[in-house]
Amino acid sequence: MNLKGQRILVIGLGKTGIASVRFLMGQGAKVIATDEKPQSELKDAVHELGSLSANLEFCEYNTDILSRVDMIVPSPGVPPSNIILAEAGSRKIPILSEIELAYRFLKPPLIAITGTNGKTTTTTLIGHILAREGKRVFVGGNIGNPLIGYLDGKQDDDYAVVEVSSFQLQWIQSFHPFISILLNTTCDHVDYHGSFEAYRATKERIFENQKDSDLAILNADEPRSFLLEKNMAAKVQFFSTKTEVKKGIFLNYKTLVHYTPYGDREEYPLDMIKMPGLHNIENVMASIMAARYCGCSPGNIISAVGDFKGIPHRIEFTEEKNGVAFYDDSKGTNVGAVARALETFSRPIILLMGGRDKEGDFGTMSPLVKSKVKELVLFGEARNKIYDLIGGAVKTSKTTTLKEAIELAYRHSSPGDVVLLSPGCASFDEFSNYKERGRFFKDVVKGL
Ligand code: UMA
Repeated sequence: MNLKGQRILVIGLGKTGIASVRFLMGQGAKVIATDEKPQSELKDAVHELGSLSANLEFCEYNTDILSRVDMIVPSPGVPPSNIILAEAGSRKIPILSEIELAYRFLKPPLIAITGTNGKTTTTTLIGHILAREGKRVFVGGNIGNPLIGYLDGKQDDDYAVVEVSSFQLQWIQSFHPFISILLNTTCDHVDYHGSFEAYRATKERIFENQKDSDLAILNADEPRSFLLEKNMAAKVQFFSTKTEVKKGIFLNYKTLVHYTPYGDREEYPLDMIKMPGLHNIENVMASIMAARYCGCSPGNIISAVGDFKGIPHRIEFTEEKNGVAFYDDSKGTNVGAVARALETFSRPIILLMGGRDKEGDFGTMSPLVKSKVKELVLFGEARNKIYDLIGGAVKTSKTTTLKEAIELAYRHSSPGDVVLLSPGCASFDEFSNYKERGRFFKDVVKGL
């Protein structure tokens, strides 16, 4: 792909936009940038671009520019309904997501991981196992460092392990991982995709360019996976914590049994997994299959899984105060993630939920909340909506801010309780991202 002299519009100047501008300029493209924020709020982006910003043209956030562009690279957060994208679509101007563009220039073999929940843990763990095997590996993507930023370096790694979101898969064409993993699909990002079906279909695009020499990893506990298998060009391996599978890995009492694509049977001890919860067993199972397909030895897999403690802000133990254990699950931004967090504990839970709603299906949580939650503390913009849908399930309080929610939860707690921040919502009403919200939670807990 020759980008020299091409007029390319980058929409959004966050992490992805900045990395895209840098790469495109390096390729000799004529780059134009636009952002819904006024230019006065883009000083950090301009600063990060340094001397490159002198050659960057900024344009108004409207469709006027479309008569002058050959291609568009939207940031992941820009929805397909965006006015510029919608108009570009009708004018047949090519729209490429950052991962599509990056893929076309990527040298190492690509392993891509998607799913509503667990993708960051699985991506990080696969990178960790490959490194234990002595492989050089780039780990990135939706995790926080855009794939396109990797292209500026030497690209001399053995593998690129990349977390991909539905937002990034939206505008792919030839994106082709040799291992693709779809961990699970539950309701999320309906505000962006328009419907759950559209969200799910976009996630499933991770498999669309795979061939028979590739590997597709699917969750056997989701019936839809078997429909996908029927149309899959790649070899398929399943994982299950509920049922025996003949192709892939399943949980058999205290052992993970793996039937490899080569017909071998292997066993892994369950107690090698140090992270809590059934969902983490699934993440490990998917990681084992990816690692084995890359030639990692079972011994190195067991050793790497054994010292992997999980990732920050995902059901992360924060501290214990007067017998009350605090857990930070700020990364739990959808209903499925909250359910996973609740299932992790057997102690009474005071659950802190709220933030900015992403049209979450909160009503479905009622039975689980009834069985697991001692008290619900709702905060932020979404508090009234969540209250209307599940407020009646258990004792429920409402506060405006997260700080008030934490303090109230502590006042209402007794020794032996868990106070769990698993918001089921985005953080943007009070914070710039889930990491900032998680760090804030830890700071407030420390000061209690
Ligand atoms: N913007 C517009 N128009 C819009 C939307 C945004 O101009 O319609 C502008 C904003 O004003 C801002 C910029 O675009 O200046 C932000 O772009 P972005 O929202 O795409 O964010 P990035 O900083 O590029 O970060 C993105 C991912 N963000 C989203 O998908 C929303 C990050 O995932 C990812 O880590 C990063 O690229 C690197 O790959 C975050 C996320 O929440 C963690 N992801 C979702 C999730 O995991 O559920 C998908």
